[in-house]
Amino acid sequence: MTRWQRFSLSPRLVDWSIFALLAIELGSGLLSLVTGRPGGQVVFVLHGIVGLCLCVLVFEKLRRVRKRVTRRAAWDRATPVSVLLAIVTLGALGSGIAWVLGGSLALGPWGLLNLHIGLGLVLIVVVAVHLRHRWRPPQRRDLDGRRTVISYLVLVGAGALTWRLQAVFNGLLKTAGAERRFTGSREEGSNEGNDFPMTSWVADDPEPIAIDDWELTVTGEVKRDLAFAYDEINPQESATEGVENGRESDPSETLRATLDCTSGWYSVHDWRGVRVGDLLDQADATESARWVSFRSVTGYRWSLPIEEARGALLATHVGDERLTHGHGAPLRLVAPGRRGFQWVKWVTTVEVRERRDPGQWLAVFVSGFDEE
Ligand SMILES: Nc1nc2c(c(=O)[nH]1)N[C@H]1C(S)=C(S)[C@@H](COP(=O)(O)O)O[C@H]1N2
Ligand SMILES: [Mo]
Repeated sequence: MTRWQRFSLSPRLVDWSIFALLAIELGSGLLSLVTGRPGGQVVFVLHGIVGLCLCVLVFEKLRRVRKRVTRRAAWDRATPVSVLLAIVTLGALGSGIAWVLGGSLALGPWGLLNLHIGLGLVLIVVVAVHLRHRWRPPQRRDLDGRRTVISYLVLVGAGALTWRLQAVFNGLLKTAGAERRFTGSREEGSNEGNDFPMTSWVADDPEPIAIDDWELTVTGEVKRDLAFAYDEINPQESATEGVENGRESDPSETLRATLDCTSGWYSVHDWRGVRVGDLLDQADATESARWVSFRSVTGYRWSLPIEEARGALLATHVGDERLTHGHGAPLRLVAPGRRGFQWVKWVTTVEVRERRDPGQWLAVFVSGFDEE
């Protein structure tokens, strides 16, 4: 027996450990998509370390079952699924590692991180099919007391250490991976007005909105339904313009915030527009108001708890420039600490609600499909 084998886990335990770690990766991966505040960093660190532990176990497993694939006679009905599973798993691990080390990939509107997420989702399905064929319940004798515990400690320790070294490596080689935010996203076009990436989710691609036809409605749990024309919320370009429009002062506010898209880029800007809290005060939100939903002309929508919504901005400008159509003109939500997909573009309706809005999860996927 070599030293390595003495420290190793039983085959069944390796398999079930892989399963457990995959479950953690799925959970932390999905959670990471809605995590944008520094306090949530642990989700990303966990995802990275567990991914590295998976690499070790998957390597160990492939070494063990290799013969069942290379020897043609050993093939059975389920072998093709196993091969597919190996490919998807290595793809998911490889794309994750490549991203961390600064890699990128142009896949039309998508990139390397989208590929990683996609492979992760495909993996769930393939694992399910694989388990139908190869289910072996874990048994007590797979656990070997101290040796099992030590093996796990070594595994997790090695994973955590490699995760630390990754930062050193990226720093020394000055890879694109060194510049990552804690979410894994990389900087693009900060402070450069409209000059940052445009991302739309699935099918959302409305016609440019004519300002004269556009209006912002505030409705729902409010004592006064309100409607605003563009000029009523548009920051005035100059003091004289404000006077010409019959306004005492410019009601606009500036908010510095980071747009962080789950496809792996972020951009920091001074956004200018109206504070949602001001709109809610004017409309006089009722006692039972708890959530605020922001709805796009396309049907895309997202909601925030009312206290958070009050601090959010409906922006007409980014830097000193008016928003371009692609970035959500005439009005988009700026929700600090939220991920990019929650920053609704082309907002036309602010709906104050008693309850949260579960339908938004569907809306972000299907909006835009009913056009034309
Ligand atoms: N109506 C609408 N709003 C949207 C989207 C969309 O597809 N439709 N995409 C979201 C996503 S995924 C991101 S990352 C940001 C991107 O904003 P940008 O295109 O201005 O960079 O807008 C969000 N707001
Ligand atoms: Mo996004």
